[in-house]
Amino acid sequence: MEDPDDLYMELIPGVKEPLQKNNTAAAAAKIEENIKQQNNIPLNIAITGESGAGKSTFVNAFRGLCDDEEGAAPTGVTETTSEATPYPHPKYPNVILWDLPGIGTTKFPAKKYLKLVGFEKFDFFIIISTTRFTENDVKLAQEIQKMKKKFYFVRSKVDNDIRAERRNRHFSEERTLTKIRDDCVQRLGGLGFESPQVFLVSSFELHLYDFNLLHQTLDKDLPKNKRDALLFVMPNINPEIIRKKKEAFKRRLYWLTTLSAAVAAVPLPGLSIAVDAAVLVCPTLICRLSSFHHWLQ
Ligand SMILES: Nc1nc2c(ncn2[C@@H]2O[C@H](COP(=O)(O)OP(=O)(O)O)[C@@H](O)[C@H]2O)c(=O)[nH]1
Ligand SMILES: [Mg+2]
Repeated sequence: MEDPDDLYMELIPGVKEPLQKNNTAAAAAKIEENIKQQNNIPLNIAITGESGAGKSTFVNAFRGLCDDEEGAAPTGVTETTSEATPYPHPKYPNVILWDLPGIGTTKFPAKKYLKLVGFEKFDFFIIISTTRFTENDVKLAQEIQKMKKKFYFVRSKVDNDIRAERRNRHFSEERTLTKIRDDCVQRLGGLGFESPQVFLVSSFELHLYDFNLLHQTLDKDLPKNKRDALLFVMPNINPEIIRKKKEAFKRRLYWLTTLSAAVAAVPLPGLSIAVDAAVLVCPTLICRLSSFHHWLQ
């Protein structure tokens, strides 16, 4: 039977060999380096779309903040963002949501707009539209594609559509969602974008509609080393997300305890200082781990 330790060893490159050779100091150094790296992996998410599409509200919802909370992005029909504004996640500041100016408000062509907002730093773009995707949205998507970056179309404020449609006697939520989705796809097709995937979202109710599917798609598309960063900032919208977080924390706890055991086994003063430092630099992790302790029983 496969040793469960082997599964974890695969996750930290270069640690298996020193552990097998009983070179505890080398293994501990590798683990420590990896823990530090894991905690500092940056993830920059660009939120763009026309003014009023719901960008700032989406940024706040993603960060688990109400629109009127301190540190929240200003929202409302008259609020416009004139430059890309970074909003680090309150608990994981290495994950930053960028509230971009509406492309229509800048009057720049897509290429210049992307230069202006510094497109290189973004891991991916979310293009939000409230009723109909515009020519600007499509030009932006095409330019993002040319820059070899990923983008995702999000149709916002779906709660409004559902509420309005509920008034019909033959209301069906599934039919309404299909109608909205088809309409977006058709519209984007008409603007020269064939068979796009569109995610239907309400920032007021992230646990409904396609937000979870959006996470699954991002998770699949992201490089392996960035997946945990995205997972940790995901709001706890369903049991599946909570289960995945628990698994990820367990993996980290496994490495922290392995590191601590390795250090205890090697009586080198320099190394134990290094481990203290490693634990100090990741107080968020320790705090997170203790709050999830009951899951790990
Ligand atoms: N019903 C509903 N309203 C929303 C949603 N997202 C944003 N809004 C509202 O739409 C308006 C514009 O949102 P905002 O986030 O400021 O748009 P931005 O200009 O793209 O940043 C605000 O009044 C928000 O409360 C949503 O998911 N559902
Ligand atoms: Mg805004």
